[in-house]
Amino acid sequence: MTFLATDPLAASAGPAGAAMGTASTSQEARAGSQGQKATAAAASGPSPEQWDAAVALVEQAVAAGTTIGLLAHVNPDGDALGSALALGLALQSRGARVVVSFEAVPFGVPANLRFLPGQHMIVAPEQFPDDVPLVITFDTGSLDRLGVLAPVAATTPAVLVIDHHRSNTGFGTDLLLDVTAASTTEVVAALVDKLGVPLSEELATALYVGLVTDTGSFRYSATSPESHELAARLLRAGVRHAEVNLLVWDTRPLGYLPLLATALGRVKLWGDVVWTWVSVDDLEAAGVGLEEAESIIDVVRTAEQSQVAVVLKQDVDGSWRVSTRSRGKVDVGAACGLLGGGGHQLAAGFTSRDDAATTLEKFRAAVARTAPLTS
Ligand SMILES: [Mn+2]
Repeated sequence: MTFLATDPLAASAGPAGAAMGTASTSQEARAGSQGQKATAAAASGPSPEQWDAAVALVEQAVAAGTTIGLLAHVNPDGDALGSALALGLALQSRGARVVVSFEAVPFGVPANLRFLPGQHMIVAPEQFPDDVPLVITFDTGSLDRLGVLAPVAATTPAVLVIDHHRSNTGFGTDLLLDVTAASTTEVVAALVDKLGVPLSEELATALYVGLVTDTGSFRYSATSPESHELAARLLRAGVRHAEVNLLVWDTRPLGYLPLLATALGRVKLWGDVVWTWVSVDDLEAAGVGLEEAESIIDVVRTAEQSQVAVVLKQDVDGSWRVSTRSRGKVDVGAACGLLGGGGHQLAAGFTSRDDAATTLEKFRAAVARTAPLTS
Protein backbone atom coordinates (compact mmCIF):
# COMPACT_ATOMS: atom_id res chain seq x y z
CA MET A 1 0.00 0.00 0.00
CA THR A 2 2.98 2.25 -0.21
CA PHE A 3 1.57 4.00 -3.21
CA LEU A 4 -1.42 5.02 -1.18
CA ALA A 5 0.72 7.09 1.14
CA THR A 6 1.90 9.16 -1.79
CA ASP A 7 -1.50 9.38 -3.33
CA PRO A 8 -3.06 12.81 -3.11
CA LEU A 9 -6.13 10.95 -2.01
CA ALA A 10 -4.54 10.14 1.32
CA ALA A 11 -4.14 13.83 2.02
CA SER A 12 -7.64 14.77 1.00
CA ALA A 13 -9.31 11.95 2.82
CA GLY A 14 -12.58 12.38 4.59
CA PRO A 15 -13.21 11.93 8.31
CA ALA A 16 -11.17 8.97 9.46
CA GLY A 17 -12.09 6.11 11.68
CA ALA A 18 -15.84 6.27 11.29
CA ALA A 19 -17.73 3.15 10.47
CA MET A 20 -18.99 2.29 7.03
CA GLY A 21 -22.34 3.86 6.42
CA THR A 22 -25.43 1.93 5.54
CA ALA A 23 -26.70 4.13 2.78
CA SER A 24 -26.20 2.92 -0.72
CA THR A 25 -25.46 4.69 -3.91
CA SER A 26 -27.59 4.99 -6.96
CA GLN A 27 -24.96 2.81 -8.55
CA GLU A 28 -26.12 0.05 -6.33
CA ALA A 29 -29.52 0.21 -7.86
CA ARG A 30 -27.95 0.46 -11.23
CA ALA A 31 -26.27 -2.60 -10.12
CA GLY A 32 -29.43 -4.30 -10.85
CA SER A 33 -28.18 -4.01 -14.20
CA GLN A 34 -25.27 -6.24 -14.23
CA GLY A 35 -25.57 -8.88 -11.71
CA GLN A 36 -27.39 -12.07 -11.26
CA LYS A 37 -25.26 -14.71 -12.74
CA ALA A 38 -27.12 -17.87 -11.99
CA THR A 39 -26.30 -19.55 -8.71
CA ALA A 40 -27.75 -22.41 -6.75
CA ALA A 41 -29.69 -19.81 -4.78
CA ALA A 42 -31.44 -18.53 -7.87
CA ALA A 43 -35.15 -18.34 -7.30
CA SER A 44 -37.98 -17.97 -9.71
CA GLY A 45 -40.38 -15.08 -9.85
CA PRO A 46 -43.40 -14.37 -7.67
CA SER A 47 -45.79 -17.23 -6.91
CA PRO A 48 -49.31 -17.21 -8.39
CA GLU A 49 -50.58 -16.35 -4.90
CA GLN A 50 -48.24 -13.35 -4.70
CA TRP A 51 -49.41 -12.14 -8.10
CA ASP A 52 -53.07 -12.55 -7.11
CA ALA A 53 -52.55 -10.69 -3.83
CA ALA A 54 -50.67 -7.85 -5.53
CA VAL A 55 -53.24 -7.44 -8.30
CA ALA A 56 -56.09 -7.51 -5.75
CA LEU A 57 -54.34 -4.88 -3.61
CA VAL A 58 -53.90 -2.55 -6.58
CA GLU A 59 -57.40 -3.15 -7.95
CA GLN A 60 -58.90 -2.37 -4.53
CA ALA A 61 -57.02 0.91 -4.32
CA VAL A 62 -58.06 1.86 -7.85
CA ALA A 63 -61.70 1.03 -7.08
CA ALA A 64 -61.61 2.92 -3.77
CA GLY A 65 -60.29 6.03 -5.50
CA THR A 66 -57.65 6.54 -2.84
CA THR A 67 -54.27 8.02 -3.71
CA ILE A 68 -51.58 5.44 -4.45
CA GLY A 69 -48.02 6.37 -3.48
CA LEU A 70 -45.20 5.14 -5.70
CA LEU A 71 -41.68 5.31 -4.28
CA ALA A 72 -38.33 4.87 -6.00
CA HIS A 73 -35.05 4.43 -4.14
CA VAL A 74 -32.77 7.35 -3.26
CA ASN A 75 -31.12 9.01 -6.27
CA PRO A 76 -33.24 6.94 -8.64
CA ASP A 77 -31.80 5.47 -11.81
CA GLY A 78 -33.62 4.63 -15.02
CA ASP A 79 -34.97 1.36 -13.66
CA ALA A 80 -36.33 2.77 -10.39
CA LEU A 81 -37.86 5.89 -11.91
CA GLY A 82 -38.93 4.20 -15.15
CA SER A 83 -40.72 1.51 -13.12
CA ALA A 84 -42.52 4.00 -10.88
CA LEU A 85 -43.58 6.25 -13.74
CA ALA A 86 -44.67 3.32 -15.91
CA LEU A 87 -46.95 1.89 -13.25
CA GLY A 88 -48.10 5.41 -12.39
CA LEU A 89 -49.15 5.99 -16.01
CA ALA A 90 -50.88 2.61 -16.07
CA LEU A 91 -52.79 3.38 -12.87
CA GLN A 92 -53.74 6.85 -14.08
CA SER A 93 -55.14 5.33 -17.25
CA ARG A 94 -57.36 3.27 -14.96
CA GLY A 95 -58.54 6.44 -13.25
CA ALA A 96 -56.39 6.17 -10.14
CA ARG A 97 -54.86 9.08 -8.27
CA VAL A 98 -51.09 8.65 -8.09
CA VAL A 99 -48.07 10.39 -6.59
CA VAL A 100 -44.47 9.42 -7.30
CA SER A 101 -41.63 10.40 -4.98
CA PHE A 102 -38.04 9.67 -4.00
CA GLU A 103 -35.18 11.23 -2.08
CA ALA A 104 -32.55 13.22 -3.92
CA VAL A 105 -30.51 16.12 -2.56
CA PRO A 106 -31.05 18.58 -4.07
CA PHE A 107 -34.42 17.19 -5.07
CA GLY A 108 -34.95 16.60 -8.78
CA VAL A 109 -34.93 14.08 -11.57
CA PRO A 110 -31.42 13.24 -12.84
CA ALA A 111 -30.63 15.30 -15.94
CA ASN A 112 -30.49 12.34 -18.31
CA LEU A 113 -33.93 11.09 -17.19
CA ARG A 114 -35.81 14.36 -17.51
CA PHE A 115 -37.32 13.23 -20.80
CA LEU A 116 -39.17 10.37 -19.09
CA PRO A 117 -42.95 10.60 -19.51
CA GLY A 118 -45.20 10.95 -16.49
CA GLN A 119 -43.13 13.52 -14.57
CA HIS A 120 -46.32 15.42 -13.67
CA MET A 121 -46.88 12.72 -11.02
CA ILE A 122 -43.62 13.46 -9.18
CA VAL A 123 -43.65 15.30 -5.85
CA ALA A 124 -40.79 16.08 -3.45
CA PRO A 125 -40.73 14.00 -0.23
CA GLU A 126 -42.04 17.00 1.74
CA GLN A 127 -45.11 17.06 -0.47
CA PHE A 128 -45.80 13.35 -0.16
CA PRO A 129 -49.26 12.91 1.43
CA ASP A 130 -49.13 11.30 4.87
CA ASP A 131 -52.42 9.39 4.68
CA VAL A 132 -51.83 7.16 1.66
CA PRO A 133 -53.31 3.69 2.29
CA LEU A 134 -51.19 1.94 -0.35
CA VAL A 135 -47.53 2.48 -1.16
CA ILE A 136 -45.67 0.63 -3.90
CA THR A 137 -41.86 0.61 -3.89
CA PHE A 138 -39.69 0.01 -6.97
CA ASP A 139 -36.19 -1.40 -7.39
CA THR A 140 -35.66 -1.01 -3.65
CA GLY A 141 -33.99 -3.91 -1.84
CA SER A 142 -34.42 -2.62 1.69
CA LEU A 143 -36.36 -0.02 3.62
CA ASP A 144 -33.31 2.23 4.21
CA ARG A 145 -32.90 2.59 0.42
CA LEU A 146 -35.97 4.83 0.52
CA GLY A 147 -34.02 7.43 2.53
CA VAL A 148 -36.25 10.07 4.08
CA LEU A 149 -39.31 8.25 2.72
CA ALA A 150 -38.52 5.06 4.65
CA PRO A 151 -40.85 6.05 7.53
CA VAL A 152 -43.73 6.34 5.03
CA ALA A 153 -43.25 2.76 3.89
CA ALA A 154 -42.72 1.62 7.47
CA THR A 155 -46.09 2.97 8.62
CA THR A 156 -48.39 2.64 5.58
CA PRO A 157 -50.96 -0.17 6.09
CA ALA A 158 -50.26 -1.80 2.71
CA VAL A 159 -46.84 -1.77 1.06
CA LEU A 160 -46.27 -3.64 -2.21
CA VAL A 161 -42.58 -4.18 -2.93
CA ILE A 162 -41.69 -4.68 -6.61
CA ASP A 163 -38.06 -5.58 -7.12
CA HIS A 164 -35.41 -7.81 -8.68
CA HIS A 165 -32.58 -7.55 -6.12
CA ARG A 166 -31.38 -10.86 -4.74
CA SER A 167 -30.58 -9.01 -1.51
CA ASN A 168 -34.22 -7.89 -1.03
CA THR A 169 -35.03 -8.01 2.67
CA GLY A 170 -38.71 -8.81 2.19
CA PHE A 171 -39.97 -5.60 3.79
CA GLY A 172 -43.52 -4.50 3.04
CA THR A 173 -46.78 -6.40 3.26
CA ASP A 174 -46.76 -7.78 -0.28
CA LEU A 175 -43.87 -8.75 -2.51
CA LEU A 176 -43.33 -9.13 -6.24
CA LEU A 177 -39.67 -10.16 -6.38
CA ASP A 178 -38.09 -11.74 -9.43
CA VAL A 179 -34.35 -12.12 -9.04
CA THR A 180 -34.16 -13.59 -12.54
CA ALA A 181 -35.52 -10.37 -14.04
CA ALA A 182 -32.85 -8.11 -15.51
CA SER A 183 -34.78 -5.04 -14.41
CA THR A 184 -37.64 -4.10 -12.13
CA THR A 185 -39.43 -2.79 -15.22
CA GLU A 186 -39.78 -6.41 -16.41
CA VAL A 187 -41.80 -7.18 -13.27
CA VAL A 188 -43.80 -3.97 -13.70
CA ALA A 189 -44.56 -4.88 -17.33
CA ALA A 190 -46.05 -8.17 -16.16
CA LEU A 191 -48.16 -6.34 -13.57
CA VAL A 192 -49.36 -3.84 -16.18
CA ASP A 193 -50.47 -6.79 -18.32
CA LYS A 194 -52.33 -8.36 -15.39
CA LEU A 195 -54.09 -5.04 -14.78
CA GLY A 196 -55.25 -5.13 -18.40
CA VAL A 197 -53.65 -1.82 -19.32
CA PRO A 198 -52.52 -1.58 -22.97
CA LEU A 199 -49.00 -0.26 -23.67
CA SER A 200 -49.16 3.37 -24.77
CA GLU A 201 -46.02 4.90 -26.27
CA GLU A 202 -45.44 6.81 -23.02
CA LEU A 203 -45.87 3.78 -20.78
CA ALA A 204 -43.67 1.69 -23.07
CA THR A 205 -40.97 4.38 -23.06
CA ALA A 206 -40.83 4.42 -19.25
CA LEU A 207 -40.51 0.63 -19.21
CA TYR A 208 -37.90 0.68 -21.99
CA VAL A 209 -35.68 3.13 -20.10
CA GLY A 210 -35.51 0.79 -17.10
CA LEU A 211 -34.85 -2.17 -19.35
CA VAL A 212 -31.95 -0.60 -21.26
CA THR A 213 -30.49 0.99 -18.12
CA ASP A 214 -30.31 -2.22 -16.11
CA THR A 215 -29.21 -4.48 -18.96
CA GLY A 216 -26.57 -1.99 -20.12
CA SER A 217 -28.29 -2.02 -23.51
CA PHE A 218 -28.78 -5.79 -23.34
CA ARG A 219 -25.10 -6.53 -22.66
CA TYR A 220 -25.10 -7.67 -19.04
CA SER A 221 -25.46 -11.26 -17.92
CA ALA A 222 -28.94 -10.80 -16.47
CA THR A 223 -30.27 -10.05 -19.96
CA SER A 224 -32.61 -12.89 -20.90
CA PRO A 225 -34.73 -13.92 -23.87
CA GLU A 226 -37.61 -12.36 -21.93
CA SER A 227 -35.73 -9.04 -21.81
CA HIS A 228 -35.49 -9.03 -25.60
CA GLU A 229 -39.10 -10.14 -25.98
CA LEU A 230 -40.23 -7.26 -23.79
CA ALA A 231 -38.05 -4.87 -25.80
CA ALA A 232 -39.72 -6.07 -29.00
CA ARG A 233 -43.17 -5.42 -27.52
CA LEU A 234 -42.11 -1.97 -26.35
CA LEU A 235 -40.74 -1.01 -29.76
CA ARG A 236 -44.00 -2.19 -31.35
CA ALA A 237 -45.81 0.05 -28.86
CA GLY A 238 -44.01 3.01 -30.36
CA VAL A 239 -40.84 3.55 -28.32
CA ARG A 240 -38.42 5.78 -30.23
CA HIS A 241 -35.40 3.75 -29.21
CA ALA A 242 -32.69 5.71 -31.03
CA GLU A 243 -33.85 8.97 -29.50
CA VAL A 244 -34.22 7.39 -26.03
CA ASN A 245 -30.80 5.73 -26.13
CA LEU A 246 -29.13 8.93 -27.30
CA LEU A 247 -30.56 10.68 -24.24
CA VAL A 248 -29.83 7.86 -21.78
CA TRP A 249 -26.29 6.95 -22.85
CA ASP A 250 -24.84 9.59 -25.11
CA THR A 251 -25.87 12.93 -23.68
CA ARG A 252 -23.73 14.52 -20.95
CA PRO A 253 -22.92 18.08 -19.93
CA LEU A 254 -19.60 19.26 -21.36
CA GLY A 255 -18.11 19.27 -17.83
CA TYR A 256 -18.41 15.49 -17.73
CA LEU A 257 -15.49 15.19 -20.15
CA PRO A 258 -12.85 17.00 -18.02
CA LEU A 259 -14.23 15.17 -14.96
CA LEU A 260 -13.73 11.85 -16.74
CA ALA A 261 -10.23 12.92 -17.78
CA THR A 262 -9.36 13.75 -14.15
CA ALA A 263 -10.68 10.42 -12.88
CA LEU A 264 -8.98 8.38 -15.59
CA GLY A 265 -5.71 10.24 -15.07
CA ARG A 266 -5.62 8.85 -11.54
CA VAL A 267 -6.47 5.24 -12.29
CA LYS A 268 -4.33 2.74 -10.37
CA LEU A 269 -4.11 -1.01 -10.25
CA TRP A 270 -3.79 -2.57 -6.79
CA GLY A 271 -3.53 -6.34 -7.12
CA ASP A 272 -6.46 -7.12 -9.36
CA VAL A 273 -8.44 -4.05 -8.29
CA VAL A 274 -8.46 -1.11 -10.69
CA TRP A 275 -9.66 2.04 -9.00
CA THR A 276 -9.93 5.78 -9.03
CA TRP A 277 -11.73 8.57 -7.25
CA VAL A 278 -13.36 11.95 -7.70
CA SER A 279 -13.61 14.57 -4.99
CA VAL A 280 -16.12 17.29 -4.29
CA ASP A 281 -13.49 19.74 -5.59
CA ASP A 282 -13.26 17.83 -8.89
CA LEU A 283 -17.02 18.03 -9.33
CA GLU A 284 -16.96 21.71 -8.54
CA ALA A 285 -14.11 22.36 -11.00
CA ALA A 286 -16.03 20.50 -13.72
CA GLY A 287 -19.23 22.27 -12.82
CA VAL A 288 -21.25 19.05 -12.59
CA GLY A 289 -23.14 17.19 -9.88
CA LEU A 290 -22.31 13.85 -8.30
CA GLU A 291 -24.74 12.09 -10.64
CA GLU A 292 -22.36 12.79 -13.51
CA ALA A 293 -19.69 10.70 -11.80
CA GLU A 294 -21.91 7.61 -11.88
CA SER A 295 -20.85 6.40 -15.31
CA ILE A 296 -17.08 6.80 -14.79
CA ILE A 297 -16.91 3.20 -13.62
CA ASP A 298 -18.17 2.01 -16.98
CA VAL A 299 -14.86 3.15 -18.45
CA VAL A 300 -12.66 2.13 -15.50
CA ARG A 301 -13.99 -1.43 -15.47
CA THR A 302 -12.69 -2.11 -18.96
CA ALA A 303 -9.10 -2.67 -17.72
CA GLU A 304 -8.29 -6.25 -18.67
CA GLN A 305 -5.65 -6.65 -15.93
CA SER A 306 -8.34 -6.22 -13.29
CA GLN A 307 -10.99 -8.46 -11.77
CA VAL A 308 -12.73 -5.66 -9.91
CA ALA A 309 -13.22 -1.97 -10.59
CA VAL A 310 -13.84 0.59 -7.83
CA VAL A 311 -14.72 4.26 -8.10
CA LEU A 312 -14.91 6.39 -4.96
CA LYS A 313 -17.08 9.47 -5.29
CA GLN A 314 -16.98 12.05 -2.56
CA ASP A 315 -20.27 13.46 -1.33
CA VAL A 316 -20.60 17.00 0.03
CA ASP A 317 -20.52 15.65 3.62
CA GLY A 318 -17.09 14.10 2.97
CA SER A 319 -18.34 10.51 2.81
CA TRP A 320 -17.50 8.29 -0.14
CA ARG A 321 -20.05 6.66 -2.36
CA VAL A 322 -18.25 3.57 -3.56
CA SER A 323 -19.23 1.84 -6.80
CA THR A 324 -17.83 -1.60 -7.57
CA ARG A 325 -17.95 -3.87 -10.61
CA SER A 326 -16.76 -7.43 -11.11
CA ARG A 327 -15.57 -8.95 -14.36
CA GLY A 328 -17.10 -12.27 -13.27
CA LYS A 329 -14.96 -14.00 -10.64
CA VAL A 330 -15.53 -11.79 -7.59
CA ASP A 331 -18.90 -11.44 -5.86
CA VAL A 332 -18.80 -7.69 -5.23
CA GLY A 333 -22.40 -7.79 -3.98
CA ALA A 334 -21.36 -10.03 -1.09
CA ALA A 335 -18.27 -7.91 -0.40
CA CYS A 336 -20.28 -4.67 -0.34
CA GLY A 337 -22.84 -6.39 1.86
CA LEU A 338 -20.11 -6.96 4.46
CA LEU A 339 -19.52 -3.20 4.42
CA GLY A 340 -23.12 -2.20 4.92
CA GLY A 341 -24.01 -1.82 1.24
CA GLY A 342 -25.37 -4.21 -1.32
CA GLY A 343 -26.41 -4.77 -4.88
CA HIS A 344 -25.78 -7.62 -7.26
CA GLN A 345 -22.99 -10.13 -7.71
CA LEU A 346 -21.29 -8.21 -10.51
CA ALA A 347 -22.30 -4.65 -9.58
CA ALA A 348 -22.73 -3.26 -6.11
CA GLY A 349 -21.93 -0.35 -3.86
CA PHE A 350 -21.58 0.96 -0.35
CA THR A 351 -21.01 4.20 1.50
CA SER A 352 -17.92 4.84 3.61
CA ARG A 353 -17.03 7.49 6.14
CA ASP A 354 -13.44 6.28 6.34
CA ASP A 355 -10.72 7.98 4.37
CA ALA A 356 -10.35 6.69 0.83
CA ALA A 357 -7.28 4.52 1.43
CA THR A 358 -8.89 2.81 4.42
CA THR A 359 -12.09 2.36 2.43
CA LEU A 360 -10.21 0.56 -0.31
CA GLU A 361 -8.33 -1.60 2.19
CA LYS A 362 -11.58 -2.61 3.87
CA PHE A 363 -13.13 -3.41 0.52
CA ARG A 364 -10.19 -5.63 -0.43
CA ALA A 365 -10.43 -7.38 2.92
CA ALA A 366 -14.15 -7.91 2.36
CA VAL A 367 -13.47 -9.37 -1.09
CA ALA A 368 -10.98 -11.77 0.49
CA ARG A 369 -13.77 -12.98 2.81
CA THR A 370 -16.24 -13.75 0.02
CA ALA A 371 -16.47 -16.95 -1.99
CA PRO A 372 -15.43 -16.64 -5.63
CA LEU A 373 -18.14 -16.94 -8.25
CA THR A 374 -18.25 -19.94 -10.51
CA SER A 375 -19.88 -19.80 -13.89
MN1 LIG B 1 -32.89 -2.35 -11.06
